[in-house]
Amino acid sequence: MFTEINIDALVGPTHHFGGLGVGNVASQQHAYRTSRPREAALEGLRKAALIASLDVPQYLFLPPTRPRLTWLQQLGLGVDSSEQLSAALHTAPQAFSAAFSSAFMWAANMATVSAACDCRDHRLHITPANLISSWHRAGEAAERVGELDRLLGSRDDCTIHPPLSPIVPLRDEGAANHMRLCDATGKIGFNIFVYGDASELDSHDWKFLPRQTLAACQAIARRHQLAPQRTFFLQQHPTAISAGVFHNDVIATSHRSLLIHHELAFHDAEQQLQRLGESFRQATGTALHRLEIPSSELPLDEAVRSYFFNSQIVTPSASATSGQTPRMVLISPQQCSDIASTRRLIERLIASSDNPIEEVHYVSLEQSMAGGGGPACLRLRVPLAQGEIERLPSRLRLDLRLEERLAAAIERWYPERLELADLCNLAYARELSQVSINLQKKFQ
Ligand code: SUG
Repeated sequence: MFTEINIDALVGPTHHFGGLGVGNVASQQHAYRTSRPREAALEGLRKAALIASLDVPQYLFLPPTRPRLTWLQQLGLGVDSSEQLSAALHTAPQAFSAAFSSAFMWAANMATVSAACDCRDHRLHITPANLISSWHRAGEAAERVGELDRLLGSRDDCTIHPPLSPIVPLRDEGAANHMRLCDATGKIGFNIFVYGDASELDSHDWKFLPRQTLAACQAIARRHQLAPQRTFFLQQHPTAISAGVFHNDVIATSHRSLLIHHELAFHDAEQQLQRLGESFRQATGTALHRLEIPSSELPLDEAVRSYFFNSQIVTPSASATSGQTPRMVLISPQQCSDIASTRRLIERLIASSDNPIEEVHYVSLEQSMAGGGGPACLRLRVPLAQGEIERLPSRLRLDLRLEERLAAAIERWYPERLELADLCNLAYARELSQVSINLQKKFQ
C-alpha cells in the first residue's frame, strides 16, 4: 500500500509582502502591506495540525535563517549598518525583500517527487526545484536539500538529485506543476507534468513569464526514470497564466484516482486527457474520476480569487486501508466558503456520487493567501509505502505535543506585525535571524 506523507514548511519570522511573485496577482496586490508573521506561522501550523488530526502523516520543516546578507553583498549592497540597509531597500527593493524572504513556506515548490513504484530503478526520486523565475526563491533549493536528506536520504532507496541547472530554458517550480494519479493501492501511478513555456526561442506575447518549461519537465521525467507510457506533458492554458495562474495547482488538482481541473487549465489537451483516462482504466481496472469545472460554474477570476483548486485533498489513513471506497476530505481556503460560486461547487461535489469527496474543512490562511498561497501550496507530498513511513525520523512528525511547543515558541519569538522598512534596523534584523537559529536548536 502506497500512501502520501505531507511536508509543510513553517513560516519564518521575517514573513512580509514584497510583491515578488511573478504572475501572482495576490502577491502583487499586497506588495508592501503590513504583514503579520506570528499569525502567518500559527495559521500554517494549525492547517498542518488539521491534516495530522485526520490521521495523515504530517511533517514540518523549520525556517532557514534570514536575512541572507551575503547575497545582498554579492549585489554590491552594503549591509554593515542600518543606514546601509535603508539604502539597500531604497535602491534595490526586490533584492532587499528577497534577502528577507519567507517564501520557502510554500513547500509545494520545494521539489518534484516520484514514487519508487513509478520509477524504473524502484527508487524514490526527488529533484529540488531551481525556482529561478523570481528574485527571492532561487536560493531555497540549496537550503532544503539538507532537510530532505535528513528526512528521507538515510534510506538506501532514495535519490535526491541536484536541482536542474539554473538557466532560463530549465525553469522549474517543483510539485506545484506536477500531479500523480494512482489506483487504490497507490502502486500503479501516472505522472502529469504541466508547463507554461515550450521554447524560449519562439516569439511570445506573454503578460507574465511562465515559470515552468517543457524542457525542465522532460528532464525530470528522464532522470526519475518514469515510464513514458504513463507520463504526460500538458501545456498550461496561456489565458489562465495571464489571469494569474502562475502554477498548475492554482487551476487543477489531483489525489489518488481523482483529477479536478478547470476548463481553461490546459491548452489543447483533450486528446492526451482521453488517452490518460483510457490508460488508467486499462492499467488499474478502475475509472479515473476526472472532473472538468466549466467557466459557467466557476469563472476563471473566481477560481484565482478563491483558490478552490489549491484545496488540499486527503484520504484519512483509516479510510485508505478499509478496503472500501476511500473517503476523501477537502481542505479549502476560507475564501471558498465566502465566494458563492465555490461554496455551491463544493456542496455539489460533496452531494454527488461521481467522486469520492465527502467532507470539507474551511481553513483561514489569510497571510499565506495574501502572498498567493493556499492550503496545497503549503505542502509537499511524498508517496511512500506504509512500512517506510514508520521508519522515518519522528522528530519533526507533527503531533499534538509538537504543535503546542511550536505554537508557544511562535507566540514568544515571532513579531506580531512587520513593515519592510522595519527590517532596515540591523539590530532587529539580527534578532530575527536568531529566531530561526533558536527554533533549529530547540526542535531540530
Ligand atoms: O512563488 N508567493 C509565492 C506563492 C507560491 C504558491 N505556491 C504554489 N502555488 N504551489 C510565489 O509566487 C509572494 C512573495 C511576495 O509577495 O513577495 C510569493 O513568493
